[in-house]
Amino acid sequence: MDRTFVMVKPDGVQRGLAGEIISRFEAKGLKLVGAKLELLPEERVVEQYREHLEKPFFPGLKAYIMSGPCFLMVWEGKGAVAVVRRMVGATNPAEAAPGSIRGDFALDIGRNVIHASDSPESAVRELGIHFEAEDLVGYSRIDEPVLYE
Ligand code: IDP
Repeated sequence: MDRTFVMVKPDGVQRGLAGEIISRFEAKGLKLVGAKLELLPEERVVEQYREHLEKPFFPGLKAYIMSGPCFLMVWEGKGAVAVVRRMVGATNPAEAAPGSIRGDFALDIGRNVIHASDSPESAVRELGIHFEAEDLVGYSRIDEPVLYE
């Protein structure tokens, strides 16, 4: 099964959206295998967003991500990385489809509520930045026999 890294950003936590976001992934059938609320240290924010280090928006992005607690999660399921990206929606909430999390709950690209890994390779890398193997819990959901063919 695939695993993906998801993070409710500080605006999402402050706006009380963590529960709604968890509910959407749970209802989809994905399985929560790790979670924690955390103020991210600078070195992990830099590592997380290393591809954007030279972008003009990086200082603002770093300040935003460090402005309050983030809710970090690992979700597991068939095709989890791509499924979650579709549920999260386009980076710019103004262009994100209605029904997606960013489409329903955000307006500004600089305050887009949630992060999700964009490829299986990113998921492995990002999981490794934020979670130890022993932080993740393997178990069966009781509905798995009816969720999957
Ligand atoms: P993603 O979060 O949809 O994967 P990326 O292009 O990887 O999108 O950008 C990472 C994050 O950087 C975005 O979610 C957003 O918070 C921020 N970001 C990207 N582009 C801009 C911008 O033009 N202005 C402000 N923030 C931006």
